[in-house]
Amino acid sequence: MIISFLPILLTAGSAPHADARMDWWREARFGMFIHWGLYAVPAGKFGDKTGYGEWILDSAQIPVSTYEQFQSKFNPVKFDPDAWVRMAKEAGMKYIIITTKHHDGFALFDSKYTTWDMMGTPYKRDIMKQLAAACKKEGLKLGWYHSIMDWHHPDYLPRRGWESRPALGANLDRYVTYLRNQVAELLANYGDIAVMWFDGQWEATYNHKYGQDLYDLCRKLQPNIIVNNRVDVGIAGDYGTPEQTIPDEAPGGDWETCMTMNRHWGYNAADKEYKSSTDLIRMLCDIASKGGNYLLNVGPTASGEFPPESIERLKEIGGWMKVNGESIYGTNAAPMKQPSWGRATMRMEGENSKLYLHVFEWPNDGRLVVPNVGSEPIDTRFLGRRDAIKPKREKLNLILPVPAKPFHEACSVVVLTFHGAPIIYADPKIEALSTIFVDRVSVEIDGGSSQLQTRYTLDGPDPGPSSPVYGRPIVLSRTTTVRARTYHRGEPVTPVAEATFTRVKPWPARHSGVLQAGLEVSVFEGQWKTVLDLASQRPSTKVLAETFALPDALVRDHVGATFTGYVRIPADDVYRFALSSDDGSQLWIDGKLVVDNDGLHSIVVNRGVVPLARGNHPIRVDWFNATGGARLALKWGRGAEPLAPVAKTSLGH
Ligand code: FHN
Repeated sequence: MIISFLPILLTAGSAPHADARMDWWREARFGMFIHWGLYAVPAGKFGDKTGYGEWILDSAQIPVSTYEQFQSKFNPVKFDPDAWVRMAKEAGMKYIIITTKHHDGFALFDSKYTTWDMMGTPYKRDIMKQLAAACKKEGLKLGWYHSIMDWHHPDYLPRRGWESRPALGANLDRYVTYLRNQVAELLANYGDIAVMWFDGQWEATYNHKYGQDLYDLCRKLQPNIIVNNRVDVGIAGDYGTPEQTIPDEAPGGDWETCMTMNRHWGYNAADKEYKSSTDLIRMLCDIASKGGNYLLNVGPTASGEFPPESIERLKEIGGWMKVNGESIYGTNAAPMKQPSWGRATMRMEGENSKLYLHVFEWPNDGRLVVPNVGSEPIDTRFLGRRDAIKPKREKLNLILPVPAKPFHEACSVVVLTFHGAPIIYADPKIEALSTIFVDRVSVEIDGGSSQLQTRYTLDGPDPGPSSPVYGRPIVLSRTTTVRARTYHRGEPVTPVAEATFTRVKPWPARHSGVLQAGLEVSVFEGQWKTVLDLASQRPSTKVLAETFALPDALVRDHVGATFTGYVRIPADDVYRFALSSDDGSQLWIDGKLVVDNDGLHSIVVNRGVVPLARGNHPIRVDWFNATGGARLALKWGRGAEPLAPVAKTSLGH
């Protein structure tokens, strides 16, 4: 067994964040989403149903010609942009994102490219112009929500499945020009715009070229603008946008989750199911504790007013933010596992750090147990309270004395100030590119703070005080179980973590002859929920493809395909594959399932690792698209190489 130490590879990604453009956005952490448009006129009701929202045109199957009636009824005479902006600001929100155009195609601004805009309403004023002026006056950042999908424009495709409006003559490229022209208007006529928040990018007709071009247009017109990831089909974009959900763990990178206060984005008069202010405050803390932004929605009425329930919640959140905002603004994800009673955020302040503890569940014994903090704070106090508190140490925990009642029923915040970063006891992470290897593997152990020692053994017993201290990657050349445990001041402060790395034989090559270029592709027509159903069908056509990228003819609904051929493996090694698709897909190599990405879903990436010998190996990808975005991509990498698309020179049949 060879054990040697290699310098830790500094990958490109390890550089500090390179784009200061995002700084204000990370500082902000909290913004207001506004969904407003013609759909506020029916206010969720059509016929005898009252469950609609901003999708009412499609959900209630209202023909465009009928829906157009709402334009002459939209007259928001009570719209007071200054009041809206003040409510957002007083709630502690630092930016506003408003719908300039939702999927119904209606422009809430004065557009020279259509009459389907505000100037055709009795109100005859540009909503966006007024809101931009109010935001500028109050110093709030302003962003535009803009839908790529457009159910009104005659050139947008696809049509809604239920509608009879003819698609003959529709020209999507002409629509994209219209889309780009309106985006250009929005970035030219309203001053500094902080964010372009695109949406409705998921339909099969939209593609990465449109998306990248649109991203580039925004950055060209306003170079400091931030553009969300819905501008494209999973590639371009500055931050991720989960919706109506909060990730269980901190996903890393820049992300913002958007949520409704009740159950609808657009105004629905019947929907009184509003989240409580306590829930909204705790969500804000939870999101910030995972390094994310919270974009909280308001759906104004057709007259131009915020619903009273929204106003009430904004005020209550604002009261909490006045005292506790510093525990949210500009903070980073918790440095430790989330405590059972709440959440944590952290920020560095010069030489010191501040650890903010958001206490949701107040202890009833007067003792707040703060687990796994190994250093002593130089100051501890509740936000909004003058008096400092004195923590006591009990082994791995800090015990904070607290009064019988919390300071806020939703969340009380205690801030611990440390000299330098706090020492946090977290289970050591034993990591390598994969847990299998063909020749050797480099293993790294992350034990957290540099003031801690992580001791380890190889195929040995649990690490003890005399076991070697981890310092540099460990290179293994035979199957080995690595065990690690963190020590502080000579005492073990974490459980033992372990991981086994297995030396395996590479799968032998299966084809020694000469290959023809390309992959054979069998195309299927139909409606499926799983790729497995393709096997029982006869293909409608067979074509050749250079790589696993979808030919234009397959970028549509209700289609499936199997790509079959060989992959040329340059050397015995472990190869990592990432298969992304919308909808389902599977990757097979040497007749074995390597990546299972099956099912009905939007773009999802799943991965697999296989040991392959030098030579040609049978490879097959099965894929299908139901409706909405047709996507397929296969990337691979050998050893530590970054993943890249499988090039046509590596494929044959
Ligand atoms: O279809 C839209 C929906 O109406 C709303 O605008 C949300 C908010 O992010 N986005 C889409 C659904 O994902």
